[in-house]
Amino acid sequence: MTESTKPILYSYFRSSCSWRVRIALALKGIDYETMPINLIKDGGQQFSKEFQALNPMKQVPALKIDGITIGQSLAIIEYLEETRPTPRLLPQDPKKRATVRMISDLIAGGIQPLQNLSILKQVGQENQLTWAQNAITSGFKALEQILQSTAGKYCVGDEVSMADLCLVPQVANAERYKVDLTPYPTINRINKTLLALEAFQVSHPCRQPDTPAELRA
Ligand SMILES: N[C@@H](CCC(=O)N[C@@H](CS)C(=O)NCC(=O)O)C(=O)O
Repeated sequence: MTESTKPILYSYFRSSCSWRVRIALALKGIDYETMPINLIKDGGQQFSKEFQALNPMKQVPALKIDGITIGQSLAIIEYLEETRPTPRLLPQDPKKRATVRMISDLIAGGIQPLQNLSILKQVGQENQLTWAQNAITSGFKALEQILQSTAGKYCVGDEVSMADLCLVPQVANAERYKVDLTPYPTINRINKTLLALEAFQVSHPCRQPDTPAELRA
């Protein structure tokens, strides 16, 4: 039997960082296998020795591709961009490219890590919701202001970019933590527009191999 050469995505259905990568894979038409890592079950499968050997940060996603394993969703997306450049997820124009990276970092570095599972555990059950809401709200205030000058149909102009791959999963987290989106009309509008695209739908948490039956749609 020949060994599969398909990329393997270590992913959790509900992980916003995994969803970013799933969207990139879908947009670029890359066939891959999903290896589910359940962040809750057995105390968290991300802590297993086997997974730590793949990603010492004990976080999803990780992507095995072309003989290497890459952790960190933005590094994965940039690798896919450099090796499979179409459709483009980073604009050609350096200024727009910087804007895409700024928005991606704002979400991936300035919002998501503050409301990640390991932080919420430390914050404690009774404070989790308020903590997550505060982290998301303060990031979304900045993001809304930025998007008002950078957005066209999507986060930066009219082409889907890495920034959009970060936006939609973060809005899903906001909804999960019951953040009122009314003060962020641009975020809300772009999110709705993106959710209508096939790549965002097939990669959605409600449609993954590890999505529990009761959350499937
Ligand atoms: N900067 C990393 C963050 C990865 C991350 O935070 N992943 C979360 C799921 S979205 C995770 O695995 N959390 C496990 C934990 O907190 O124990 C990336 O962009 O990939």
